[in-house]
Parts: sequence; C-alpha cells; structure tokens
Amino acid sequence: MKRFQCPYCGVGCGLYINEKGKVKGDFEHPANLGDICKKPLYLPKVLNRGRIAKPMYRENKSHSFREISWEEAYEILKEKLISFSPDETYFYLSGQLLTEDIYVANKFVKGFLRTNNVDANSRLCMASAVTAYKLAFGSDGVPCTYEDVDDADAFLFIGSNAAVAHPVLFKRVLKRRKEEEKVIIVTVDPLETETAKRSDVFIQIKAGTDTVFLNSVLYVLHKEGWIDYRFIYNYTEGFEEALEVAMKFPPDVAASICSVKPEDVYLVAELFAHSKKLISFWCQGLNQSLNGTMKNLALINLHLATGRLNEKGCPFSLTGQPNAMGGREVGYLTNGLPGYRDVRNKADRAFMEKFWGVKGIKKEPGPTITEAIDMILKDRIKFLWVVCTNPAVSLPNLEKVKRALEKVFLVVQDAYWNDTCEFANLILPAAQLGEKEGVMTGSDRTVTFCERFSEPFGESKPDWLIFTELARKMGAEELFPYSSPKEIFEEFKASTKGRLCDMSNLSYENLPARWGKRWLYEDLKFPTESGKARFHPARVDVAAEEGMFILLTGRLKNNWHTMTRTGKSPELLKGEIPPFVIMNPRDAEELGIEEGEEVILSAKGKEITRVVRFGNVKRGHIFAPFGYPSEYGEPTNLLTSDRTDPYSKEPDLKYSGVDVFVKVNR
Ligand SMILES: Nc1nc2c(c(=O)[nH]1)N[C@H]1C(S)=C(S)[C@@H](COP(=O)(O)OP(=O)(O)OC[C@H]3O[C@@H](n4cnc5c(=O)[nH]c(N)nc54)[C@H](O)[C@@H]3O)O[C@H]1N2
Ligand SMILES: Nc1nc2c(c(=O)[nH]1)N[C@H]1C(S)=C(S)[C@@H](COP(=O)(O)OP(=O)(O)OC[C@H]3O[C@@H](n4cnc5c(=O)[nH]c(N)nc54)[C@H](O)[C@@H]3O)O[C@H]1N2
Ligand code: SF4
Ligand SMILES: [Mo]
Repeated sequence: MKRFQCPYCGVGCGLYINEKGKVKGDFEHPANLGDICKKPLYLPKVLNRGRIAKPMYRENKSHSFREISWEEAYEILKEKLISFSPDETYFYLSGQLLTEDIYVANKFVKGFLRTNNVDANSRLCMASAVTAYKLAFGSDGVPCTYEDVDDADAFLFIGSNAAVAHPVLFKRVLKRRKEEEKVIIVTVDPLETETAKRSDVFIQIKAGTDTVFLNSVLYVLHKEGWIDYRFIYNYTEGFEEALEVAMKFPPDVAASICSVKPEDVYLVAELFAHSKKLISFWCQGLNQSLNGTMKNLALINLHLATGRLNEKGCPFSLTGQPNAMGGREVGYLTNGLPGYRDVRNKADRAFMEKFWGVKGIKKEPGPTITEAIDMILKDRIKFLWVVCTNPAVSLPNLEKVKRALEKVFLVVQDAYWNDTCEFANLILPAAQLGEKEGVMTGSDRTVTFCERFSEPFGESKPDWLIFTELARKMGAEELFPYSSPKEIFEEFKASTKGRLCDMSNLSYENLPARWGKRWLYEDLKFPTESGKARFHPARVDVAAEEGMFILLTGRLKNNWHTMTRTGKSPELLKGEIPPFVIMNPRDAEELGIEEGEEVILSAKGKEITRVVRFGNVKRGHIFAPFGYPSEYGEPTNLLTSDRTDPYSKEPDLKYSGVDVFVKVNR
C-alpha cells in the first residue's frame, strides 16, 4: 500500500493504492477522512497512456522531432541558456508539480540564472485571491481549515462550483447540513450549477457584478446596525474608507446592476449578521475577473465588518490545483521567494542570498505570463521553458499565444504529449505523481507526502532531477547537490523557519500535517505593518465587452483541465464530449436554436463550434467548459480575452463578449 495526495483538485485528499492496484480514500487523512471522488479512481489506468518516453528535439519547427539522449538535451539547454541573457529567457511552472520540483526550479531561475522571469499557471487561477489575502491579512495563508466545516451553520459559495470542482469538500458541507436542520447553503453564480441545485438558496447574479453585490451587503449590515464595531476597533483598520464605497450601493441600486432582488442582498447580510459560524467559499467566479482582487476584497470586508474569523467563520479561498499552495510557500510567481518571501523586500532577498549562497537576486518582479507572451512577440523574450502546464489550451486569447509559441525557442517538460508540444523545439519527458516522491499542500495548509508506486515511464525523470542535472552541468554543483527529494525538502523547510508558513517541524515521516495554527490568525494579530487586518474600499469597475452574450467558462465534472490524463479514460469522457455550450432555453428559442444542435460561437473574428445543451444560465450568458484539447476541435480560449485585473494580473477568463450563430449546414 502506497500513500499519496490526489493529483487533481486542491482539496488535497489523501489516497492510497493497494496491492491490487486500486486507488482508495485514506481514512487517516484529515482532508477527506477516507472519502474520494470519481477522477482518481481511474488514475492507474491512465498512467501510461499517451506518455512521452524520450527527449525529442528539432532546431527548426517545420521539421519533425528526432529522439535524443538526456546528455544531448542538457547540452542544448546549456548552450541556449548561455547564448541568451537571463532576461531573454522565461519559465512557466505549475501548481501541479511537487513542492520539491518547484523549489529547485525556482532556485534555478531566481538564484542561479538570476532573473525573476518565472510565473506559474496559478496566475490564471489563484493570483487574485493571493493579492487580496495579502492586502487584507498580510499573508495569503488560508485562515481556517476543513474542520471548521463540521460546526459551521452557514455556507456561502460565491463564484465556486464546488460540487464539481471540489467534490469531497462539498460532500462534507452536505453532511454537515444533514446533521442540523438550521444549516443553510447559499450559492451566488450566473449559472445554476450542481452546487446551486443542492443549495438552499440560489442567487443568480449577472456576471462581473459581485463587487457591487457584496458592497451592498456591507451597506445593509451598516444600516441595520449589524456591524461588530468592537472587532473593527480592536483588530482592523480602514473601515471608514471601505464603508464610503459601500454606501453608494443601497440594495435597490445593487439589485438592478446585479440583476438580482434586493431581498437577495438582505439574505446574505443576514447570514453575516446572525449565523453562528459562516464560511464563505470562493474560487474562479471571483478570481478570474477584471476586478478579481476587488471582488475578493469586498468579500473579505464583510468578514472583517462582522468579526467573522476563527470560531465565528472564515473567508476560505478554494485552491484549484493540488499544490498551488506549495507553490505559494516556495514563491514561484514572478515576485516570490521561499517561505512567503518577496523579491521586493530587501531583507527577504538578503536572507535568501545568504541561505542559497548566491548574489544579486533581482528586486523587480518579472513579467507575468500574459505579459511574457507580449514580450515574446516583441522579441524581448526568446526562450520559453514550460513545465507541467498546457498553455496552448489554457491561456486566454489563444491566437496570440500560438503566434508567440511558434516564434520562441520552446522547451516543453511534460508527462504526456499535449497541444503545447506541437510548438516545441525540445521536449523533455517528465515523471509524474506516483513515479517520484515529494510533498504537496492542499487548500487548508495540510502537507502530504506522496510515495512512489511505479517506475518512471520510459526515460522520464522527476522534474526536480531535470533542473538539478542541468544546473550541475552548468557548473552549479554546490548549489544543487541533491541526490534525493528528501534533501530538497529538508533545505526548503529550513528556509521557512520562523516564518508564518513555518514547516521546520515537518518531515516525510510525520506527514500529513498542517503548518500554522488551526486558525492561522488565532490571536487576531496579523502579519501586516500595524498587526491589524485591513479593510479596502472595493471599487467597482464593471466589466464590459461587446457581444450578444457573456461567455462564462469553467470546468467539467469528470475531466481535469486539458484532459491529458483524465481524457485517456473512456469512463471519464462519457457525457463530457463532444464539446458543448450551455444556453438558456429562452435565449436559444429567440435565435431559433434547438437543444443538441451545433452552433458557432464567435468573438474577435475567431470561431468555435459547440453542441447546445439547455440549462438555467442567466439570460444573456452562456457557459462553455474550457479544457477541450485540439483533438475535439477549436479550443474555447480562442474566444477569451487576455485583459487582466490591474492588481493581480489575473486574466478575465469568465467574461468575454461573444456572438452565437446557428451552423449553416443544418
Ligand atoms: N472536475 C474538475 N475539478 C477541478 C478542476 C477541473 O479541471 N475539473 N480544476 C481545478 C482548478 S485548477 C480550479 S482553479 C478549480 C475551479 O473551481 P471553480 O472556480 O469552482 O470552477 P469554475 O467552473 O471555473 O467556475 C466556478 C463558477 O464561477 C461562475 N462564475 C463565472 N463568472 C462569475 C461571476 O462574475 N460571479 C460569480 N459569482 N460567479 C461567476 C461560473 O458560472 C462557474 O459556475 O477547480 C478545480 N477542480
Ligand atoms: N477559459 C478558461 N481558461 C482557463 C480557466 C478557466 O476557468 N477558463 N482556468 C485556468 C486555471 S484556474 C488553470 S489552473 C489552468 C489550468 O491549465 P493547465 O495547467 O494548462 O492544464 P492541465 O491540463 O492541468 O496541464 C497540466 C499539464 O501538466 C502535465 N503533467 C502532469 N503531471 C506532471 C508532472 O509531474 N510533471 C510535468 N512536467 N508535467 C506533468 C499534464 O500532462 C498537463 O499537460 O487553466 C486556466 N485557463
Ligand atoms: S475531491 Fe479533489 S482531491 Fe479529492 S479525490 Fe476528488 S479530485 Fe482528488
Ligand atoms: Mo486553477
């Protein structure tokens, strides 16, 4: 029996694989207590389907690949990395790598090459939550844990379809409701999702308007005298400024902007005012937005205004990927350094320089991934190394992305052949979970050790080993002495000592374990300058795009993102292909569209074909899953725009103007 953390969502369930090769939920793991959802059940079946077996190379992209040895691959990388200046190179990592992989890659880029040109797919995912958490609390650790679900009596899901995206956690919430009649679940979404269907109240909001809605809730709390002034006075700052913005949105005004009823605003205000313990869960419906940071702040403001922290509740940002939290701890975004440090902070740089034994860590954060795409097109970045993510499907404005991928010298390090490989010069086969050891951190800060349960496929190598071997060939033996992931974990964990995310007491042997106190801010002292939590005026800048419909994008229930792994299992594909779009039947009727019919969605001169499914999506909105790779036709992200939130630089993947046409050949 080998234990590991599920490689899919951020709930971070503990699983094990038994002697018969079956995957089961681990009863001793605090994240899931033995529960499991459907996706990982098929893991053993898909581990070896469609894998990359050997390094492959082509200097010229119009030629076909030839298989090469690892030695040759390292020589090519070394030569390229020497020929370009560090700032002409760029690294794009992933929240699905193990912490040890991320630590070594980040050290290689920020410590050894000395450029901050490194970002991760978390930019498309958690960046707004990270930014808002840091602004409000001074750190982006999640304040509470899953245990808090078990005695909460009110749950708000806003911009989260947890029943599909975080199923085991959602089941825990449903179990809690079964225990006590007064427990209430409220969902705010433009689409009546599975989460909405299983909630007590569904508020069908117009996309992009959450900041208005949440400001209006603050308005009501204030008007009704439901504010916890003692809490505000003792533990927070900035309330007045936040309230000033909120006062512009009485419920009737907000209701008309958000296209909801004024009573909906009151209902959420009452949750904040009167429940015993309220947990607000959110995910990409708030994060992936032009005003993603503001949406997050508006929600956190409500928790601060009513003192809903610790025993009274929590603003709980659901992490998407299995180890995006680990990436945050290691600091893999453009500005991060290990142990929740930041390149912009002189003391943080000085610490890491000494710790690593390097000089000159750059103080300016590097460009984010969407900025890097622009810089490739302007010839300022010439080398791109993509690790464990599939940007040819998952980045917005794909036509532009593809031009950039075509132009740049591209290295793809992946376990499976994916759409991004088609643009590569060099392909490196990576060992995946199960073929390597290391740790991951789930949504609630629980760190799990993942054991190895099979041999690396073909000539594939663990990601940490690829960076280590290359660095050593480039003369950095002392910086990268590692012969096992354990040595890397020991080094990383030493860098966290005395920090908020202190993991120095964790070891491969005593995991799973959570870092930090059960409530991260148990003593209501926050890692901000003043030690107080901060309100922020949640300014409203409603997104506007041209088009007949607002295109919402999101997830499939049984498939994981770009389907490189789950898509190899017919059991998981069933019911999720061909690619579909959800339309409101009344909108469809007006256009003469019938259910099951193919339609063309078009935006900015790009077109994709989808089969219509009817569903209760708000009128004027349509919903399309985004992960379909090219084998199923044109990807959804041809239609999404690369406009980003000004603070988090997270793209607005949930609000694009599109037109819908009936396909002519009917
Ligand atoms: N099965 C499965 N599970 C997954 C994944 C997967 O690929 N498949 N991916 C994982 C990852 S990395 C992530 S980040 C999470 C994502 O998890 P979620 O964010 O829960 O999933 P999404 O479907 O992206 O979006 C959630 C909801 O946001 C709504 N929404 C869109 N715009 C708005 C808005 O303006 N306001 C509000 N209130 N709602 C809005 C959408 O209608 C959608 O129902 O899922 C994780 N879990
Ligand atoms: N329109 C729209 N676009 C979106 C989103 C949306 O909601 N709407 N959501 C965004 C979000 S939140 C996310 S997280 C991204 C996800 O987008 P991606 O990160 O592009 O999606 P994945 O399919 O998870 O890609 C992971 C890749 O890693 C590979 N892999 C698996 N294990 C390993 C390993 O151990 N090592 C290596 N080297 N490779 C491995 C897999 O084969 C796969 O190719 O998509 C974003 N894009
Ligand atoms: S809920 Fe998430 S972590 Fe748990 S088994 Fe399902 S996909 Fe894996
Ligand atoms: Mo994500």
